[in-house]
Amino acid sequence: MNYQEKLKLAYDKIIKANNILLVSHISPDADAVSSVAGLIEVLKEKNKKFSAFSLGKKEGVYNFIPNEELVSSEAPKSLNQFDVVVIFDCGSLARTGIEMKIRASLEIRRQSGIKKFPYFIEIDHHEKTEDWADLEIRRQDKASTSTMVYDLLKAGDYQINKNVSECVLSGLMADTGCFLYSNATSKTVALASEMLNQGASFNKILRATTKNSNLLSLKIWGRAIENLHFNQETGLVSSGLTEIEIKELETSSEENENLIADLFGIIVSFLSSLKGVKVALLLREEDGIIKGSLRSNNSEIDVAKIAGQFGGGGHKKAAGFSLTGKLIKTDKGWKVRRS
Ligand SMILES: [Mn+2]
Repeated sequence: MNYQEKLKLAYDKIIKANNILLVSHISPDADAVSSVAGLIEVLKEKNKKFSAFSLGKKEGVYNFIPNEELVSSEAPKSLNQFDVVVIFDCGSLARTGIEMKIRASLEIRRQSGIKKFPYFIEIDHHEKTEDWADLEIRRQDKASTSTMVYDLLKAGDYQINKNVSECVLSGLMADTGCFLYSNATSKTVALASEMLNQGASFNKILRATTKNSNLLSLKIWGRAIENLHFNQETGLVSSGLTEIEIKELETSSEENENLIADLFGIIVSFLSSLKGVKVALLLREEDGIIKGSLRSNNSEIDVAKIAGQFGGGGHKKAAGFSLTGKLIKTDKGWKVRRS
């Protein structure tokens, strides 16, 4: 199935469902909240029964996003009453905050052999970590999950209104650093312009998005830039944070771990947008696993192929991989010691 076919199928499943659960990641960012909020607009309009949550969502932070008040910070007790569960922007099952419930549900279905509810749909622009959803819609080349929600609604011939346009633009601006990063392309700017024509307020979102940065993210930015290597001949810029460095920055809460996962995507996109850079590589070590993110800024360089050499994958312009080992800083760049 191609992207369009998957979107059509997803929209169909959602519209035909009796009770839908919308989930985005723990300690959500603006893209996570606005992706859920965008689809809520449609469900409200069609008088659908639904629940939505993002574990640990903070009160008052996202009130510039329409429908955000309908995104709870707590998970429902059981998944049994839902016939469709849509998971947005999560990157991994762990980040849903209901991993155990989802796995239990999949296990019951597997053992009983009958296609029992719920049907799981995953919509995401992070690297793939696992094959688990009934319908996986993953596009690492998409700047934000909210733009995939836009694609989803378009696939269902839904007429985009002001509220949806604000949701789509909020996620897009948050994940492109307000169009500063290389994931802001002519396509994303064109989509932003369409959202403005539909009534989204650029100023309101800009103000809300830029005031949300915190001290920890500045420290991580600082360390990533300090550790940067640039090879002028190849155009490869690389940086990384070792496990010790990440721990030194006092990142050990669950909330911070999520922040880091998102931040690394943002930093690697930024690095690839620097002058003279063709490819950016950002590495981080977590519990003996090295995660690599690659972004290409050059039409001749396919980073999915590079990631493939390390057992990973993705798209031409954005890809990733995981390796077991230790990350070692050297004068010439980064080394991986395989364990
Ligand atoms: Mn996102």
